[in-house]
Amino acid sequence: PRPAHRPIALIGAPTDIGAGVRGASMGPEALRVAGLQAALQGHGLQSFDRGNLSGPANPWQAPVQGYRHLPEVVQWNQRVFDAVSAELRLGHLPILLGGDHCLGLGSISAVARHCAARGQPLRVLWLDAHADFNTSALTPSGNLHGMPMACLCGLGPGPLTQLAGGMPGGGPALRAQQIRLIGVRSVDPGEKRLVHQQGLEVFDMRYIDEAGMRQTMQQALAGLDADCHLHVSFDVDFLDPDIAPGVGTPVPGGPGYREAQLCMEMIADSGRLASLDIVELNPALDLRNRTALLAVDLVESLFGKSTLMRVPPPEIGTALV
Ligand code: B3U
Ligand code: MN
Ligand code: MN
Repeated sequence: PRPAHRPIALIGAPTDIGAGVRGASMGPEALRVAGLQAALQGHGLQSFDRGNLSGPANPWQAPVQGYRHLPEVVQWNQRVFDAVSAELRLGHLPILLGGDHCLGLGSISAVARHCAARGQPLRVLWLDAHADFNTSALTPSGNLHGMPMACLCGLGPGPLTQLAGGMPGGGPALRAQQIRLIGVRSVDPGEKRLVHQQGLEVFDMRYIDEAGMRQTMQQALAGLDADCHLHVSFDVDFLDPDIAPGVGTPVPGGPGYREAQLCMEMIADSGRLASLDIVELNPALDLRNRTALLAVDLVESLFGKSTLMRVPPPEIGTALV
């Protein structure tokens, strides 16, 4: 069956260790309170809640050589790596409930290792207002949630680029051609140069405004092999802060409700979604759990809510093939 019909494993990682604002550590609980598991079950999907991982507390220290909390970030990511790897081995679809986005490193490293071992192609959609492509030399903050993409591409400190021993061949977890950044609208100056230099495919907000979400997603999903593993790393600050205020680093001008729904629906239509991160939700900054409820609504679309029984109008249906 489609990977999205596999049993789903929810893995909580309650930490804000890589963030510049406290509160993302409450993300997993807010998503549970918003009814994530019931929503998935409502679509006939089997799911297990694995509860929360544990890890070091947030010492709230200044950066050391360009990194804040590097040892703690390594520990959290090792635990995420192990938990995600275990679910993939069981044939489950892992959903990582963050936590801040530094955890995408552990999650995607596990996915990359799993795919490499099986010779399976992998594509990563990084939905985010930010590129998360900083290095210790470029970062304005030292916050590791601004660096996971770069680390996954091999640019970062050894313990993170070689997490859990690294890839079989010793190379980076990801190559630029496997990644699509979507929704980007805040990139630091040095980071901008690096993203360009690495040749990442970026669908920034200007592109989405000009081409529309439909063309953006068609391009971001183009050329997926029939057996491709599709990983979605959903930073909730991807969404416009007017609809999603519960994030630590909001940036105006993001996708609105309808655009975000279409984005998720088109990913669902690909039939290839096989792992997911939901990160950067910050309940301390939210309004009556509104952002968590929206995230759950969008995740329902990601798992096919609105595509059930849908017959596309012929002219659109043919264009989509
Ligand atoms: N690029 C900035 C801000 C940032 C990145 N990711 C988030 N914020 N969430 C930085 O600190 O690297
Ligand atoms: Mn991010
Ligand atoms: Mn972000």
